[in-house]
Amino acid sequence: MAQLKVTDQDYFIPGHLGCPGCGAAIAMKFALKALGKKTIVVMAASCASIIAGPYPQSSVKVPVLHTAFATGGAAASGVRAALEMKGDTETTVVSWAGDGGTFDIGFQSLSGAVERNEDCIFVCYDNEAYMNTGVQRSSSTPFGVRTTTTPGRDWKKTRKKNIMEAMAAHRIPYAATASIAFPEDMIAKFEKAKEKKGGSRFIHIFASCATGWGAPSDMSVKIARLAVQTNVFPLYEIEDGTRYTLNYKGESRVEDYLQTQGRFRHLSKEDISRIQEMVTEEWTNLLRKAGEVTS
Ligand SMILES: Cc1ncc(C[n+]2csc(CCOP(=O)(O)OP(=O)(O)O)c2C)c(N)n1
Ligand SMILES: [Mg+2]
Repeated sequence: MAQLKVTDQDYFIPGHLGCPGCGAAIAMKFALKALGKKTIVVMAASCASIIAGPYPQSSVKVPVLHTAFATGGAAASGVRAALEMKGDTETTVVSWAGDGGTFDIGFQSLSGAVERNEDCIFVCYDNEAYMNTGVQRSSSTPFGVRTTTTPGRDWKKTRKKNIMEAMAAHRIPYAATASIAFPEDMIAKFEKAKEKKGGSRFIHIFASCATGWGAPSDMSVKIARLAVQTNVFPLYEIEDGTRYTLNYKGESRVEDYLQTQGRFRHLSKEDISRIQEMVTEEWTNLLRKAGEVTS
């Protein structure tokens, strides 16, 4: 992975209200290192809205517009339009939303904004459930997970929605996945997204949630690293919805990943094999799209 010069300057500072080991907080710190001072963050209702701190306090040292849960895409489009009227083409507008605010309730707003090719960066920090309201399942929650709305034997029986493919179907100029365990890769992708002005960019960040996943808080980064190493959450980029680049090749052994978290603890050997098959299938599809295998 590319060696990168990372600034000491932070625009997300200590004193935030995230839980210990919060992956969303780590994601915001890295993102703002890359994006810098001339950034406006539009924040849909989520843990992030709380983590930032209550007015007049804030851990985010750039302007933040807190918006309704469903409106990340629309609100960011409005901020961009207002900046254009002022002749400001320099400021980066970032929509910062969770998986609920991206995959589910915010999906129509995001789809509309990306179809209009709005000049914004749309970020989904993905902790795979509605964490701020008490760990309810979202369409980003993977197969096999127990949440408060998929409890006991009713653990989630459907797959995680492939949001990157949905973005690719919009022919978005740039989409990338990133992980809190790969800071240089994440910062490089935000820098690239910042440079690609004039159209929509989407960054999908794997952001562990120790509280919601039943894991010790000092395991957050390790879990995120394992997700990439086992191909559960591959690191890749898509340009213009068609050109795929893989940034890391893991080895599919999902059990190593699953056993780190209480949310998977109830699964049988057969269930784990089923998850392994799903991960291998998705990984093979990705290899094919990236031109790494021809069959
Ligand atoms: C229309 C609406 N419904 C419900 C809520 C309550 N609510 C606030 S944050 C949130 C969950 C957000 O989930 P996600 O986007 O995944 O972010 P996370 O909290 O997991 O970081 C919910 C349900 C709301 N603010 N507005
Ligand atoms: Mg979430």
